Amino acid sequence: MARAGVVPWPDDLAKEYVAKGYWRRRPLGALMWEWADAFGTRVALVDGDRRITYRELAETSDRLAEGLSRTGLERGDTILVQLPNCWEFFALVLACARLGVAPVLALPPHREHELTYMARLAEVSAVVTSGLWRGFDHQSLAEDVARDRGDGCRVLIVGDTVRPGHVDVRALMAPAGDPDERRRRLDSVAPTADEVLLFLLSGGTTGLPKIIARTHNDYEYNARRSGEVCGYGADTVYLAVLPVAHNFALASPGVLAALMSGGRAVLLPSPQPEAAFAAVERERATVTSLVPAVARRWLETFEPARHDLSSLKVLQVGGSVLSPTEARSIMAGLGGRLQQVFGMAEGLLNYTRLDDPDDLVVTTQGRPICPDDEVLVVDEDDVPVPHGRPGRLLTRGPYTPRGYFAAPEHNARAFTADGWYRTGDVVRQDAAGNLVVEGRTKDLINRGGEKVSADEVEDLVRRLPQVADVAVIPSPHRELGETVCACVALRAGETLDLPEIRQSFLDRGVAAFKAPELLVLLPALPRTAVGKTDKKALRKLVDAAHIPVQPAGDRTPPAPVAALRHP
Ligand code: AMP
Ligand code: DBH
Repeated sequence: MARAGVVPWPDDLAKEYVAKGYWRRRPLGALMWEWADAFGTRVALVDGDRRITYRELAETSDRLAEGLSRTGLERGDTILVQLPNCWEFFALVLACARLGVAPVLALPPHREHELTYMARLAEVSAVVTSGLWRGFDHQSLAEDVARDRGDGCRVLIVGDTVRPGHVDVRALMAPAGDPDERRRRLDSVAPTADEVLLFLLSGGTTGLPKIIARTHNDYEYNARRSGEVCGYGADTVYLAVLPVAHNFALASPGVLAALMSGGRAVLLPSPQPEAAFAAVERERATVTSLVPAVARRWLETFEPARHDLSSLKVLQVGGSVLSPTEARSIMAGLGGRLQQVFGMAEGLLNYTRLDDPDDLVVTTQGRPICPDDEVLVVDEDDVPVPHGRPGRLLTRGPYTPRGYFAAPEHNARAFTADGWYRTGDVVRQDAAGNLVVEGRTKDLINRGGEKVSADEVEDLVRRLPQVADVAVIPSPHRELGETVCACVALRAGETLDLPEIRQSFLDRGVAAFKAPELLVLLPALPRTAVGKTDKKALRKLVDAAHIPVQPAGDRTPPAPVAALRHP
């Protein structure tokens, strides 16, 4: 069942990927039962006091699948899912996989601005969310998003308080009927593996964030091959502290590969160090994945006399730049084997290998997982640069889709005519194929691993009546790596401060991590010869202004620089 808006791989390659065993042509829902048959009574997921066995997970997912179809969902439908790390997330993803319903995986900090956009783009027919989470009423948010979609769009809640008119997901999971009969019924309506398993959100390369359709075939390989590279097995205990809606914690190798291996995944609501350390100790976690910003916090908090992290064999760090110095201190400070991960929701995954020499592990971001991952490093005219020189990374392969979902115009720029994905990253490649990320050409801010599109923030700031012109650039930040800096030229006689901008973001329902943390007021923005905003000049200007660096541990936004003189 082909979905409009999904760009398939060329037929000959699809055949080759099957022939080479990358694509198993088995939908994830069928694999879920394979795991249950093989690992039945072993614990698959740990969420607080709840311990879910493989069999329980499969049976619950099947019940939920039938429950979802009773609400009217069917093969080919799309739903929006915004859940914190919880076991129900996996029952839901697997239930959807059983039915051929594709969830769009939103992150918990997303708000109306992001959710409405994604819901429209993917034409969702239901919104699944939690109740109150971190003091925020997600149920009301989901209601607004569903209302925007129109009458047929249902709200489904994973939580204790389910308002009238909404569907209680846990009630849909309640035991009923014969599990074997249900299994057979669902087997008979299963989707094929070339259908969409789920949609991931990407920071994109320009403009608004995009969504990426990942098929059963390609995503299963993504997780399985990652698990192989990272030494996953039945004794793997993966600790998920980053959002499981993100490709890193979900399938790089993350929770999905733990389930495939007969291992176990322990789900935490946040990467807060003390709680995470306690969970490592209690569950004897063997592997976890962190963004550099979190690794830094862990390193600052860790005290060998108080915390026992000795079970951690592998510590994955990825999502944003990790300097060799930091890599060394993480390696020395937290124990376990450091593994750098350079990945993307668009596909291509690079890992340093567990048996790589330390020097390689600290100085590179690893190499691709698949022999058929194609990597090209090119100049601005798409001409390959001499090996070892930095250039723009292009890639194709069996788990790198050929286009963003429903974005033909953007795809014409983000992909070459031959289907190469323009990652927007600037890398150099060593003789053994290891990649070093040196920078990027895409206009985004990588805020502690969260990607923020400059275009999107500029568009929001520009809506303020005081603003004549705006450019958004990254500003260096000790803890997060980068934060969002808005450079603004005001209309004559107007004033504007950072709290006002941030409040306008809040009022518009924009995810908090996108709100500018630094405001630089300029009489006019510098221009290039062709009249575009000169962001390079702007960065130099802002850097030279010595805006005070935020002290470690201080999470209040730094005071804005009231005015900088334009040279
Ligand atoms: P996304 O496309 O939103 O999934 O984000 C993927 C992007 O994150 C990559 O294209 C890189 O720009 C960035 N990224 C991921 N891992 C690393 C890493 N280890 N070092 C530097 N940048 C990274
Ligand atoms: O940053 C990312 O998007 C990312 C990082 C590490 C990712 O998608 C992944 C691993 O799978």
